[in-house]
Amino acid sequence: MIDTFNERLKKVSLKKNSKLCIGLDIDPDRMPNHMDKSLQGIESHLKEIIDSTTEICLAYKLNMAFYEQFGFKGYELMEKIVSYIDSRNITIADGKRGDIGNTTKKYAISIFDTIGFDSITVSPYMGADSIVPFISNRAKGAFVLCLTSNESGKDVQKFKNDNNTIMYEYISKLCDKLNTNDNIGLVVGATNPENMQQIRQLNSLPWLIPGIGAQGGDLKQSVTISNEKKSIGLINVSRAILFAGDCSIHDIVKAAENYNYQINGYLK
Ligand code: OMP
Repeated sequence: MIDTFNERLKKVSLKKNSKLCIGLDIDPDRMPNHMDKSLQGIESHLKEIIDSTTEICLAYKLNMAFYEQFGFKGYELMEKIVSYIDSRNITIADGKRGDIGNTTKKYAISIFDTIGFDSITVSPYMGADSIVPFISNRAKGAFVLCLTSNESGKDVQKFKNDNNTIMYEYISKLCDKLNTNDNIGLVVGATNPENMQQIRQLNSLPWLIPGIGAQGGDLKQSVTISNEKKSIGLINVSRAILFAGDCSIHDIVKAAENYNYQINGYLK
């Protein structure tokens, strides 16, 4: 039988000895002037990054906004990059989708079948309807926003109901209940180390952890707590790898290796 998404996550992590997720959030404004900033130039650069880091990282996350900003040409680039990665690493579409079930089904077709991503980030604000169509195929996964890295996330996610249940706890429990196909994970931002233990105690769902590097999140706590209960935490780093040093492949690989080394060091 085909592996569930969460089983594949663990297998690829073991094979690569990595829990690093590289965020391919392209941004010509951050690239030095000597680089070719055309979409063709960016495509070659991304492919070189992928070839040079595929064995260092477990996953690549493409935040769709950074591609959609270029319209259909950016969309085409995103599709090319996903098929270039192919099955070498886990791919994550960071689209933070969330809609009624009928519409979510179309999102699932677009993200998984048409573009070919392995997984997606999902906003749970519209409830189970926004999640279920993304998890009907056990080989594809959904990372549901639980406690995000941005400061204003708390406006909603730390809201308490009359029983003193905090929203992010509720989301975590809901996801655990829906996880009958073993293909749900949570997004838990690295900037919330003080809440991580509480969330990890609720269940052993995998975590996608953004907020390391440019946002100043806590790498040690993120790694050690997320990997408790035989679970797995993917550490996402976008800007601090993609725009490391002078953006040369050498500097990018060095940054990725350094993060992977630090992560594995905290796991010993
Ligand atoms: P860097 O701060 O450059 O590493 O980028 C972080 C990436 O993770 C961006 O693509 C964000 O949109 C995304 N992200 C967060 O920063 N915080 C979150 O809580 C959730 C995400 C996400 O879902 O990936």
